[in-house]
Parts: sequence; structure tokens; C-alpha cells
Amino acid sequence: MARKDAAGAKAPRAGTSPKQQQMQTFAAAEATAATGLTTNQGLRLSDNHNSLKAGVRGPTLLEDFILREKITHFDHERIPERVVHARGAGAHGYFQLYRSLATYTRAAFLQDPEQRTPVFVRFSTVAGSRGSADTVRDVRGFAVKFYTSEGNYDLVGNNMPVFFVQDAMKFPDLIHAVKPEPHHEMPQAASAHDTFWDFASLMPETTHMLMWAMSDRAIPRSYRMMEGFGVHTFRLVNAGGDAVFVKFHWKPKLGVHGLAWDEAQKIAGTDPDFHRRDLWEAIERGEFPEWELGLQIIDEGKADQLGFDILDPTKLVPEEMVPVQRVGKLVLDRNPDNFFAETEQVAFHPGHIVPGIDFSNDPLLQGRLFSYTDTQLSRLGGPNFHEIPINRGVCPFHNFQRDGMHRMAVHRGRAAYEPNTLGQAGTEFRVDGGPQGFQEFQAATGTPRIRQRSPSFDDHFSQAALFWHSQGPAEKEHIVAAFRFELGKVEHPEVRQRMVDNLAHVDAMLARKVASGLGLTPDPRAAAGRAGFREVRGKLPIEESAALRMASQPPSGSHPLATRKVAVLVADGVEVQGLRPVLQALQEAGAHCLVLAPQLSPVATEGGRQFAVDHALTTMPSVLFDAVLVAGGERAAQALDGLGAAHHFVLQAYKHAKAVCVLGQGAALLRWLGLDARADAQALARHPGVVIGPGGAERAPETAKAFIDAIARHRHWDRPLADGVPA
Ligand code: HDD
Repeated sequence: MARKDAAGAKAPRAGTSPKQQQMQTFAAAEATAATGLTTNQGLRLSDNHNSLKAGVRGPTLLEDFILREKITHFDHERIPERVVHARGAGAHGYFQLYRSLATYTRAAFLQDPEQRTPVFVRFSTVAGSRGSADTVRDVRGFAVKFYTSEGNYDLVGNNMPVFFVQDAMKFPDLIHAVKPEPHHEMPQAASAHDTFWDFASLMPETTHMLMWAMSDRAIPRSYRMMEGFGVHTFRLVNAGGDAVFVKFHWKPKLGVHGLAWDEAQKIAGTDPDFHRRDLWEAIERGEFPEWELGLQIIDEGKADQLGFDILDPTKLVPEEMVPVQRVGKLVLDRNPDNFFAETEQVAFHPGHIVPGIDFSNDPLLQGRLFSYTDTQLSRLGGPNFHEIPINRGVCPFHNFQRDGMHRMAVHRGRAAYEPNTLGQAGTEFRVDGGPQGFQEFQAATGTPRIRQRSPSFDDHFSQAALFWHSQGPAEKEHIVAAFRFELGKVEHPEVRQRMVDNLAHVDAMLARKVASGLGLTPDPRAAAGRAGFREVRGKLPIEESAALRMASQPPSGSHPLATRKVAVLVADGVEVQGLRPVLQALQEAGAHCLVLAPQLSPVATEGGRQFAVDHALTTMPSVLFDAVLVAGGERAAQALDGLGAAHHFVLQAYKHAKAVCVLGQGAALLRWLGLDARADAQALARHPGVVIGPGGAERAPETAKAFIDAIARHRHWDRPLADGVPA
């Protein structure tokens, strides 16, 4: 049974979890008129505008300790950004089980479905700097810190279930290759450059991960709409000491959705904080993002019958072979109070584990176990980062580690060693192990020390092919387009050639399609002749896995449009009898409708009343929305029709495969698509996801239903005419 101490208090309300209570004790009081301003020593200031000078126009005096303190502090406000995953956004929340996992693990926080464990989660991109854009093509980090009664447990994963390299020895090479090139520090937050593809093409073990990175998973619609994966195989160990292998999954309640690549690039300019803002706003609105924790449990004895090596982090375990058991939920219900104090200073580490969870021999994981503490030393300035409020456990901790930069705790007594007889215990204090403490799982070793890759890691292509064959036609097209884009940016032709030669070992059609966009012909034999290439191909019992398709992870909530953003285009003369019921139906389905007009001022309805407007059309382009609704009304339609920005808005949404609905005369904005209000079913069939409503109240429910269905599909990638749209 789980201990119900500080961390295990039952079901705390949002914001009152033990972690939140602890954070409260560190909350700094703001300056008020009553307190005035003081120095860091508490000395009250009389003037915060003028430095101390020798005469009003004279030089500033060195004596001005108030100025010096202020400037010195400012000069040291920045800390090194994370060497990877520098850009991110975080939130607080809780984790709660559906049922006890005692059969598999003794971890206290995985025993009792009544208990809520506080968490802090940080999402991130990998390659970009702290100030880079959110929607770049990249892997996303998904790091969860559980504040448990037995210490902090960190599950530091990504939104893709595999990784580029198999051994931590190659991690610095991978990152040096993908980061901006060292001579001119370009490009920012992008893998579309020579050094990345040079490395990737010489390292066929990257192939499976490249398939994921070139898919729409790498341009998520929202942090709230992506899966998370622990990537490595871990162990769960129960109270009897029995272990099973486990793969961790996070399944989002809102489904898994991506952006269009063109859209992602435009958002990067329009709103570089797109994902950060999306997470923040959803939590502020009380629409708390939610994921289910999924486990794939694998009997240690059966692991070698899978047909691949589960210690190899470039392999996933297909869900069709080992189903994912959904065992609990993660809810994010509170934004941080201070980005730097919490999101920037949080320090994750895959080595932060609790009894009942253990590692495997995955050589990538083993290297990570060293790297994370090490990196915090330079990032957070010393070994006491566990004392920073966001990193503190909520259970007590005791040891004889002492001193160092930024030590907060004041240890008493004279004995800082063990065993001792002079400490506070008053008697002999000696730790001789014992069952209460963490016990490493007793995995057998005894093999010779060797610096070599296991031959069981040699198959670099069969799972890449599994991924490719599992995708639908639109997803395949996007992967081909992504490879063409990225390799098209590569200046060295031999690098492009090597890459398409490698792809020919995934699938001949894929390689041909990518190559044809680059004016190349793939040559699988050339790849096979290169150093580092392995001909090995494992045999999987399945050829496709539905679970690898994004479309097979639909939303699971009761509101089909939960948190979706709909742009509503209006102008003076808007017809509201038909508009209002559609807006109401959208809101009831969970969508957020924002009204956009040529200017940021209320518009007049047909009847002469005022209709509120949220934004000017030009400040919120269509890339920031999931769907577009154009209102009717003769004068309004004329006004919008006369605006290039309004046509661009609708066409761009169409091109990005979004649902578009026009009411009455608003159909004028479909002119460029060859559609108008009289379009029949045959004409509309060529424009999936486009809804034309007659306007007026009578047929509004029908129109609303069709529009809601169209938005719920997320995107209509099957629009045959989208490529021809110049937006
Ligand atoms: Fe890592 C940060 C995830 C391999 C070394 N990593 C970092 C973060 C995530 C991951 C989500 C950001 C945590 C945060 O929000 O603060 N990393 C992964 C995954 C990997 C992986 C899923 C493979 C399965 N990482 C990996 C390797 C090494 C590192 C092989 C080094 C041997 N990772 C680091 C780091 C970072 C980091 C240098 C930078 C900042 C930090 O740790 O705290 O130590």
C-alpha cells in the first residue's frame, strides 16, 4: 500500500498539491506602495531613477552601491541554455492511476488509484535555441517529473518512440551535426542542412528515426495533441523482486494531430510561441490537457522472441505485438508562476528513479544516466540544483553531501560522515544496507568488457519499412515532401545521393519519389557497399501497424471539437440570424470562435446592431486557426470580397486542408476555387471539408453539423485541387 505522507495526500485540488504548497513557501512577495523598493539587503531606496553623481551633470560615483548592485544583478541574469532541448514550455499537474500496478512494481506512486502524485512536465524542441520558433520540424521532448513519496521520478521522453543513434557515444556527433553549422551558426532550429544529412547518410541506424522525423509527428498541431514515449526499455520490479520489461507511452486525450509543413513555416514567423501559447491558454481556460499512461509489459523471458533487440533504441515494440495497457492519467492543470524559476531551472534526469522502476542495458540509456546531472552543473552552476524549489522532492532527504555553490540548507552538528558516533543520533550511526533502501535489479553480467555494437542491433531498415508501410497516402506524401525539402537544402550532391541510396533499402517507391524531386536515381547497391552499412534485415510478424498512423489516434473526449480554434470572418452588414446558431453549435462542440473583421472595432449587423470583434483580420492569419467560417450578409460579403487579405485567409486555410464553411453571400470568398453558393454535390465532392450553407436561421443546424463533422476530421488532406492554390 502506498504511503500517504506529504506526497501521497489524497486527491489535492488543483494548486493545492503538496508540491504546490511547497512552492508557495518560496513565493516572493511583490513590491507594493507600502513596501517601496529595497536593495537585496533590504535597504529601502529613495530614488530608483537616478544614479549618484558628482553634481547633477557630473560623473557617476563608484560609491553608488545601489546602482552597482542593480547592474551587477542584471549582468548575470542569464544562465547557459540547455545544450539540447533549449526551447520549451512547462506546466504543473498530477498523475493518477486507474488501478494498482502492484503486480508489476513496488513503486509507491503506482499502487493506489485514490492517490494523486504531483507532476511538472516540460515539452521542448531539440535543436533550436531558447528563442527559436515552436513549429520547426523537430523531435519534441516530453519530460515528466513525478514528485513521489519516495523521491522524484523523471520519465524523460520524446514524442517519437525511437531515437537516431543506438549508443550514447554517438550522441554528441548527432547533435553537432544537427545544430547550426559551426563556421557561420546557420541554420537555426532546422535539420535541413548539409552537416545533419551528411551524418545521417553515413549512419544507417538513423533511418527509422528519420522516417518519424520527416513525418507530420515532427510538426505537431499542439503539445496537447502529441504522444509521448519513454523510448528505452525499462524495468518494473515488484515487491517480490520479480522484473518485467516495460515501454512507457503517453496517449493524448485530444488525439494526435499535425500541421501542414507550409503552415508550420508560416506560423514560425506569425507566432513563434504558437505551442507555448496554446498550452498556456488551454490551461488558463480550464481546458486541462490530459494523457493516459500506457504500458507495454514484456516478459523478460520472451523479449528475445520479438524478432528484434529491445535494448536497441532505434526499435519500437509494435502495439499489435504487445498491446498498450492504459493504466492512469496525467492532467496538467496549472501554469507556472515564473518561467525562469520553474520551466528554465527544472532539471530532469533519467537516473532519477524510485524503488520498483529500473534501467535496462540499452547503451543509449546508460550514457544518459551520466549526462543529465553533468549538464546541470554547468547550466545551474553547481551541485546543489536539487535545492531549487522546482527540483525539490516532496519527501525528506538526508545524506552527508555538503557545501558547494548555492547551498541553501543549513546542516547542523559536527559529523558530516558515516559511520559516526558524534552526530545528532547520539549513538553510533551506521548504514549497512537493508530492505528499505533502493535495490538495483540483480541483472546478470559477467561477460567480458567489450567496446563493440551487438550484432542484434544490425538491422537498420525493417522497422523503418514498417513505419512507411503503415502510413496512409497523405502521410506518405508528406514524408516524401519532407525528404525532398530537407535534401533539397543540402548543397553537397553526394550527400543527397547517399541518402536516397539508403532510402532504397526502406522502400524502392519511397526512394524513387524522393529522388525524382532531386533529379537523382537511387542506387541501393551503392549504399550496401559503404562502410557502416549492414545487410541484415530482421523478420517482423507484421507488415503494417495501424497504431503508427496518426489518424488512428482520434480524440477520446466527449466534445468532438474540444479546444479547436475557428476564425469567423465578418464585416459591416453581417447577417447574424444564420451565424449565431452555427456559432452556438460550434461552442457546444467545444470549439473557440474568434471573430475577425477588417478593423478591430465592432461591426454593424444587417439590422444595424453592434457585433463584437476579437481581432483585425491582418493580425491573426488563418495559420493560427483550425477552421474558417465566413459569415453571410450582402454588404459584408462585398466588403470581404474586396479585400485580398480575406481571400488569402480562406485560400490559405483551404490549402492547409482545414475545414471551411461559408454562409449565404459569404460564398463569394470561394471564387478562386471555382465554387459559389449554387455549387452542387458533384462540385463539392472535389472539395472535401468545404461546407456551403444558405445563410438564415432555417438551415443553420444542418450547416453547423456538416461543419462540425468537417472540423472533427482535423484536416482534409485528400483535396485534389489544394496543390494548385497559390496562397
Ligand atoms: Fe536527452 C535533455 C530526451 C538522449 C543528454 N533529453 C533532454 C530533454 C529531453 C530529452 C526531453 C529535455 C528535458 C527538459 O525539459 O529539461 N534525450 C531524450 C531522449 C533521448 C535522449 C528521449 C533518447 C531516447 N540525451 C540523450 C542522450 C544524451 C542526452 C543519449 C547524452 C548522452 N539530454 C541530454 C542532456 C540534456 C538533455 C545534455 C540537455 C539539458 C538537460 O539534459 O537537462 O543532458
